[in-house]
Amino acid sequence: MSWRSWLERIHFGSFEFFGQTWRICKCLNLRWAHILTNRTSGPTLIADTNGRVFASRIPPPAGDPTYHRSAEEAAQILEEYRPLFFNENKPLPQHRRGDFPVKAMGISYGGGQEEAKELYQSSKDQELLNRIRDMACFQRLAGHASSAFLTWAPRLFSFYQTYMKKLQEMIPSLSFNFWNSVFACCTLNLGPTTTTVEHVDHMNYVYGWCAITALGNFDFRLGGHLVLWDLKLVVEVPPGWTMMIPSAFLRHSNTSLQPGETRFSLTQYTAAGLFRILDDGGVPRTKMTPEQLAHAEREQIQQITNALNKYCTLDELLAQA
Ligand SMILES: O=C(O)CCC(=O)C(=O)O
Ligand SMILES: [Fe+2]
Repeated sequence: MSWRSWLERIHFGSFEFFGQTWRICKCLNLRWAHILTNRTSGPTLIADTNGRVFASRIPPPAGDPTYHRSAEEAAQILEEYRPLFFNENKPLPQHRRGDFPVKAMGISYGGGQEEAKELYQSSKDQELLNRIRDMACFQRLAGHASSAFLTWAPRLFSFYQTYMKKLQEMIPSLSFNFWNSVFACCTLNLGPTTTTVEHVDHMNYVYGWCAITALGNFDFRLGGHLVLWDLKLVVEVPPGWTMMIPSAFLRHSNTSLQPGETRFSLTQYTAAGLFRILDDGGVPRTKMTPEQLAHAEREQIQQITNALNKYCTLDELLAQA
C-alpha cells in the first residue's frame, strides 16, 4: 500500500489554512477536531484501523521527579542562549515553520550536498552547540525520546540503528549529537513562544518518527497543543512530554499560547537523504549513470512499499511486553 492510500484510510477530509497559528478555541468552535486530553500519566499510542502504531505521546519517565527538573533546565538554557545565537539587531533568519528563531545541529544529507556531513556552523555557534550537547539535561531529553522510539516502534528504530551504524562506518569522522539517541539531527526551537504554523517536514524520512519534546512554562490545556490536521486531532502536550510523529507527511502546527507564557521545543529527526545515500552506496544521484539511477529508483520504490511494515501493531507490542 502506498503512503498516500494509507493516509486516506485514516483521515476524513482536508483543511487548507496556511500560515496561521490557531487558537485552541477556534479549533473547538469549528467542532472540527477531537481533543486528545492529558488525563493519563502513561503513553498514548495513535494507531490506524489495522492497529499499526504510527504516532505516540510519551510522558516523562514514571516516578522520576528529576526528569522534570531537566526539562525546566533545558528551557532556561534555550532562553539564555537565544540572544547568543541571534543578534537582536539583525533580522531573524526566516523558515517555513513559524515566526521564532531555530538552530539545527547534527548530520544531514540533501539539497545538493555531495556527501553526508555535519551541518555547517560558525565557530561561535559550534562552541555554543557543543556546550548544549554536553549538558546532562539535553542528553536526558534526547535519550528518553530515543528509548521511547525503541519501545513503541522497535522495527523502525532498528532500521534507523542499522543505517546510522552503516553511516558511521562509511564516514567515521561524523559525530552524533547525543550518544544515547538514534537520531542524526535535531533542531532547537528557541521561542520564547514557539508555535508552528501548519507544515510538514518534507526533508525527513517519510515514515520516520520525529520526536518533539515540548519545553517551557505554559498551560498545556489552553495552548501549545500539537494539531494533527490529517487526523483531525488536537493533542495536549505538557512541558517535558514528547510527541513522536511521522512529521514528513502528517501536517502539523501548534495552537497559540496565553500572554506571558513561554514555549520551546527540541525536535529530533533523521533526513530521508541519509537513508537514500546509504542505499545508493554513497554515490550521489547526480553522479550516477542512467542505468545506476534507474536501478536506484526501482529499489527506492520497493523500499517505500515495504516501509509501512516497519510500524508495529498493538498486538505485536503487547506480545513483546
Ligand atoms: O514545537 C512543536 O510542537 C512542533 C515543532 C515542529 O513541528 C518542528 O520543529 O518542525
Ligand atoms: Fe514540524
